[in-house]
Amino acid sequence: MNTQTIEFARPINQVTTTQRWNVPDVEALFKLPFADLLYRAQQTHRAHFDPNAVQLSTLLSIKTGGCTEDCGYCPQSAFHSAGVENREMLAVSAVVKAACAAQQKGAGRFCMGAAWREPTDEDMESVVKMVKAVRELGMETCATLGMLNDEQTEQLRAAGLDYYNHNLDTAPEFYGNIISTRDYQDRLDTLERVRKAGMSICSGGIVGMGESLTQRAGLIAQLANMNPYPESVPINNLVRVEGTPLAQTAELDPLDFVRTIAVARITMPTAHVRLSAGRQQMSDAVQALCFLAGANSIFYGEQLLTTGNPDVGADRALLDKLGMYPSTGKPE
Ligand code: SAM
Ligand code: DTB
Ligand code: SF4
Repeated sequence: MNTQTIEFARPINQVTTTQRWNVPDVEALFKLPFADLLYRAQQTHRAHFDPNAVQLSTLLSIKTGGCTEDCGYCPQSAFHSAGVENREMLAVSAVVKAACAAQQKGAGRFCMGAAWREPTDEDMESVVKMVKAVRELGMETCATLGMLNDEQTEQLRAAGLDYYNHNLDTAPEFYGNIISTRDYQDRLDTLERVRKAGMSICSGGIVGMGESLTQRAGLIAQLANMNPYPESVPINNLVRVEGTPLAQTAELDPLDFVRTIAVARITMPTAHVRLSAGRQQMSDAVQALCFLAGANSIFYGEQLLTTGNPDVGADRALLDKLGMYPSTGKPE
């Protein structure tokens, strides 16, 4: 694999968004001829990033299953019967071991996910230890633990957490079709706390949940109008897990997924746009189109949280085939 590393990304936390997006304008981007859309996305991407570099994040579920929320897409919700057991939180030592292994495989960021509505004080004690230990390895740290209050946000900042992942998931108008146990404003409030505490934001959503094109544009507009917009934007293609209410949703046309990546790239030019869940169901050709559309980050490692992801060998082969290389971390 090519080991070249080129730094084009702007320093974290120094973005002020000057361009504001309304939903019709974002929708108009979605409706561009495919080649025009990809051309614009490429121009934007190349103005800010090395187009052949991809950031690699490895996920670990530090607390799996039994979640009290009713998110319709999620196999970890206690409301659904997707066969995911309610497990105890992992030990700090197990998390560090997994992070070391991910780092050796070339991941630059390690993201710890928990199936919580929000963490308890006791949960926070362990998470703080995990964040500190992973950071000591020299990896970027990310956590996704649900809603946070001011004190918890400050604890994570003090531990040195680099990114907090909290997705808007979908447009405000579609949100109530998917989740009833917490509202959109709760998510915005958590993101505001994370921003105020000085951590970087990782926030995106899921497409392919039966939303309309206008609602898909609505999600992107919400993200792009955050001031500043998120440093990382995960775009997930719904993984349709048996036993969840969304299991029978019609599959999204892969080209519409590519369009979503391109629109995220154009509207959030300096963000890392992550081609996230759903890659295992995607051909190499569709993934290559996503990179062409401006995706420059992936989840790297055999497992997302409870569902599969392409294996590391397949991903290295794909990146090699495309002449791409990790933008952080040391490839072998
Ligand atoms: N429990 C925390 C929360 O919801 O904020 C953190 C973990 S939660 C699993 C993180 C994100 O994973 C969700 O916001 C959602 O965007 C994504 N996700 C969950 N299930 C998914 C699925 N079946 N397909 C695609 N993305 C999914
Ligand atoms: C994000 O946007 N996607 C990741 C991560 N953030 C936490 C999670 C995807 C989960 C897919 C379903 C599962 O594996 O349980
Ligand atoms: Fe719980 Fe998060 Fe899954 Fe919602 S997405 S059910 S909050 S783990």
